[in-house]
Amino acid sequence: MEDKGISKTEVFRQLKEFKKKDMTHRSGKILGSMCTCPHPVGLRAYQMFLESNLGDPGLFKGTKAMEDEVITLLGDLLGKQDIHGHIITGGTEANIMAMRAARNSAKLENPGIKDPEIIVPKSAHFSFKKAADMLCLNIMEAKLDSNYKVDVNSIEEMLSKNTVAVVAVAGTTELGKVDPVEDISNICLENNIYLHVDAAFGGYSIPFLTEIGYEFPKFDFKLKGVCSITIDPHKMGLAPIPTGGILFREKKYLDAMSIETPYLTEDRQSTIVGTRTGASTAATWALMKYLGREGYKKVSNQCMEITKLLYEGIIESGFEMVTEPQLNIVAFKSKDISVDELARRLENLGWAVSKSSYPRAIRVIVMPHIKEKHVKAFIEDLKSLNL
Ligand code: 0PR
Repeated sequence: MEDKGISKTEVFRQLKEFKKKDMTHRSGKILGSMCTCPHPVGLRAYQMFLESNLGDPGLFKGTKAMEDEVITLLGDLLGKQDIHGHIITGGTEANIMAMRAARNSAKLENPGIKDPEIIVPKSAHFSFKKAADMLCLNIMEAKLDSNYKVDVNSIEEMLSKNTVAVVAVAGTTELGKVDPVEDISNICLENNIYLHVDAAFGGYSIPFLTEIGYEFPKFDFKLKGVCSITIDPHKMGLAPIPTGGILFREKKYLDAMSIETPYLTEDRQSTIVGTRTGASTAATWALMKYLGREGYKKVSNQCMEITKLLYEGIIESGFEMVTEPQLNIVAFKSKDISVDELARRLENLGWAVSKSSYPRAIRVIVMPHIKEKHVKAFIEDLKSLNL
């Protein structure tokens, strides 16, 4: 740092230079992101609560009341109003909290557990590997079936006296698949094992799509075995980054990981983060109130319509789908060139695509910033590549 500061004008001139190097969601060129342009109502609410710290909720009673209301609203969306949880930074923190709650609860019930294990689908997000590493858990990967959903038999075979949690995914990161959560819930109930559902991506769209006639397996708190759910407002919820949600069926799961906070306005804290922005809560609250079910139904329906358009265009251009899309994620490959080469050629044309690892494919996430005109331009480019 220099001794003397520079002028405000100069600071902002330099900031603009950095900004020029960033891509924007609005350009429609970002095809591999689960985030999107934040909704203006969420942005305004976010800005209003920038100084609010939910790490010391007694100072920010209004924000705390909003967080309680948001948790109830999210619970209501996911099958149970009477629910406990927090608005946090995103899916990673939510999944780590869920694994911590599961481990601690299992240890409270059975202090004899020496080498706790978690069973996650092979398709689970890498945040579970971080959780396993931090919490000293063995992580076992259950196999997938031919549709890339978790194979329930594979989970059953892996269960042991050390299993402290099973994870199912509602909207997998790479392919947007929804696991057969009902069967897994029954197995977990029978064996008294904690079940966490990672609906970071699907949580904000499956309930709305179901209301307009799409069919999905049950995945939420209506299933008695589901102990916690991750749902991310900063993905399909249109909230600004960082905004995640973690919901628990019972308060005892939050208590199992609470730590004494001697000099704060609350006695105990269960979140990983201490100082925690209230802005994310305000944005989530504002968007749920402003958009309502109707608004979110429109958003998820539009994404599915554009997904269909993209799906048809990809096939028409001579590429191969690796699987049928279940949500707004499309994965495809070429008969002639490798996935890496195809990604490189698309990148040269200005498209920021991402690659799935299992199976290897180009993966496009049709987030709300992807409009019909972007898909049409992308298909034109695909056609030009396949000549
Ligand atoms: N669970 C699921 C099912 C996810 O897909 C993700 C992230 C997480 C948990 C973790 O969420 P956070 O990243 O909020 O902690 N899925 C995307 C991914 O890893 C996140 C992402 C978003 C990646 C924008 C790239 C990007 O540009 O692919």
